[in-house]
Amino acid sequence: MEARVLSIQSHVVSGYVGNKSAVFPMQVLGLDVDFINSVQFSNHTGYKVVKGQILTEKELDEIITGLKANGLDIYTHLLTGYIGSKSFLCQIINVVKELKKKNPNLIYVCDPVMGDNGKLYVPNELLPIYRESVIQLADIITPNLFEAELLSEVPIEDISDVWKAVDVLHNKGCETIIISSADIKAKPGILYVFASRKKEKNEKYLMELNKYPNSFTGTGDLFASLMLSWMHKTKNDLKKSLEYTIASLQSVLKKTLDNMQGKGNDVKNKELRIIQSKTEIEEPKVIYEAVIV
Ligand code: PLP
Ligand code: PXL
Repeated sequence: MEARVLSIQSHVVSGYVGNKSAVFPMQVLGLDVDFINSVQFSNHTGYKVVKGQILTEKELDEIITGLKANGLDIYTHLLTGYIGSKSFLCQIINVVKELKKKNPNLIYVCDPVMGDNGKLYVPNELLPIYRESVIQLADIITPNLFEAELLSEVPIEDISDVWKAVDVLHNKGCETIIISSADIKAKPGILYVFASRKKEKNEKYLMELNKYPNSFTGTGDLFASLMLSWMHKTKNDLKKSLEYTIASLQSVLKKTLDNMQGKGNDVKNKELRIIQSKTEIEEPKVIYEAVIV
C-alpha cells in the first residue's frame, strides 16, 4: 500500500529542524507527505534571535476540519515532533483519535520531545500528558535517554536500566520503542541506539556507534522521519530500518561536519546538509549493524 503521511512539526524558513528536516527525506524515499507547520519561525531556537508565528490549537483544528470536509483525512501514518504547549498537545491527541477512527491501521510515530541531558525544554505540564495519554496512542516512540527516563519514571544509569524503562513503556501500550541516541555515563564516546518491539514476542536490538565530536540540531527529527520511511519500505523490518536510518543519518552528519571545515562553529554552519545528502538518503550504505539482544 502507498504511504500517505501527515507530519505535524515546526517549519523554519532558514535551516533544517522539524518539518524542514523530516519532510524531504520522506519524499525522497517515495512517501506522499502532507505537512502542517505547528510554527513558522525564521530559524531554530538555537540562534540569538527567533521571529515568527505559532499555530494555535484552534487553527490546527480548522485545517483538520477542512481536510475532513473534503475526505482528505485518510492517512497511513502520522508523525509528530516538538510540541510547545499543553493545549496544542491535547489537540494532537484529538487528531490521532480521529485519524485512527478513519483508518484503524494508521501508524502514529511520536517523538516525545521534552528535553535532553537532564534539561526540560517544554513546560512541565506536558509530561503527564505524554506519560498518561500520548504514549498509549503511539505505535512507535523515539525518546532520547532523558525522555525515556521521564516517561517511564525509571532512573537510568546503565544498559539494564534502559531495558527496564523500555518494558514500562511497552506496558503503557506502546508497541515499538526506539531510544535514538543514548549516552551512557559508563561508556563515554559511545552512542547507543536501543530498539524494542513487543507483539506476540519481544524483539530487542542494540547498536553501538562512535560519537561525533559535535552536537547538531534537527537530528532527532531526521531520525524519526527516516525510521517511519524505512519501516514502511521494509514492511516493518525493525533491524533493517534501524541500520538504514543510522547509515543515512551518519552520512548527513559527515557531510555537515565536512562542510564546517574552516568555517568555524557558528550555529548557521551547523545546519544539517540534508539536501546535499539526497543520494545517501536514497541508498544508505550500512556500516553499523543492529545486534539482537
Ligand atoms: N548523533 C549521532 C552520531 C547519531 O548517530 C544519532 C542517532 O542515532 C544522533 C546524533 C541522534 O540524536 P538525537 O536523536 O538526540 O537528536
Ligand atoms: O529539532 C527540534 C526543534 C523543533 N522546532 C523548533 C526548534 C527545534 C530545535 O531547536 O527550534 C522551532
